[in-house]
Amino acid sequence: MRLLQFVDRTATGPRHLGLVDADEILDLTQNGGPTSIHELYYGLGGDQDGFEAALQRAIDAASGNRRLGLADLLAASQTDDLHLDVPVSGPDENPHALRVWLAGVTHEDSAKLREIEAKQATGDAVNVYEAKYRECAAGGRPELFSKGEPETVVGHNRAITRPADTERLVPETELISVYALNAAGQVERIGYTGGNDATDNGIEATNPLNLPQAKNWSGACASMGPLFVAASAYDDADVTVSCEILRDGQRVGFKEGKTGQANLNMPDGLLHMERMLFRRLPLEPGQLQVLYWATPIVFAESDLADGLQAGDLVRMTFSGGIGTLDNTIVSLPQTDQLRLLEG
Ligand code: DO4
Ligand code: MG
Repeated sequence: MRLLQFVDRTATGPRHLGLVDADEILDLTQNGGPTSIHELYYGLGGDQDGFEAALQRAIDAASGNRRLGLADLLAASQTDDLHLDVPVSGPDENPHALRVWLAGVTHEDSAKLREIEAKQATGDAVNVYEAKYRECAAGGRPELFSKGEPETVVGHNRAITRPADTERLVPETELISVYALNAAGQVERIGYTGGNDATDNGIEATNPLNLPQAKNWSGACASMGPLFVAASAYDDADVTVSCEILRDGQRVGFKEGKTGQANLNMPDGLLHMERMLFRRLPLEPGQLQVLYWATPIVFAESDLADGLQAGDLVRMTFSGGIGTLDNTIVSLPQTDQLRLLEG
């Protein structure tokens, strides 16, 4: 079962939850149904009976509801009355009920390239990326980090911002698993989506301690979508992803990669990251968690010399029904907030 969240400006309420049925969307929200994955889980018994039992009830109750065209929603922009939202979110009154964490260097190419770029930038062997890759492969601690606030993660057809002092912005194409906490206090892996962990590789290469700034900024520093695939409907063993960059309609970059459990470097695969994440950061009732699995696709300087520029379109595809995630790059507006301090 595949779901999406969408906005309908002509109706009341924050957002709608839709079930993908071939090339149509069944609106599960119309006539009093759930408005989000969060509500389905925590408001309509998902935490008691399991996510998919609650989803089945919502589908049964919505049989007479309206249907929309999937292609129309995927093509819609933010200014259209009906447009796509992020596939998973906290409720409007508490967006921080969604926690956004990411893994790093779980794929060999990414570890190797980062090591090379760090050496080029500094002249020294930095030796953190390959060391972390090997440590994790031997059952050690994976790299896990938080990515901005949930508001800085945007959906399909929304813009990712590029700060003015960016050195080299690159897309990172990552599978995402989604979690909730059931009424018995157990973490449930409820589904999957895809995402872009946009990164300023330029400043990251200069010094790994720049990582928080390389990963986090205002506006939008990540994206998710377009579709959410329920856990039972997603084979996370071997997932093919691609990333294309279009500038003025012309392809200026393209890469494909393999992710999924079979392509993670660690013993016990995803479970290893889940153990490490949730033992330090247990989920609270009412929270959802997304975990980006790290990128198998890296755009080195030889692939994309100056990185992403304002106006570029980043197009990511994820196999298994998640679909194609489009985001344009825009400049992060600059402020004059320092006039007072600077005198
Ligand atoms: O170590 C830096 C970040 C790694 C990362 O984001 C990735 O491998 O995807
Ligand atoms: Mg990443």
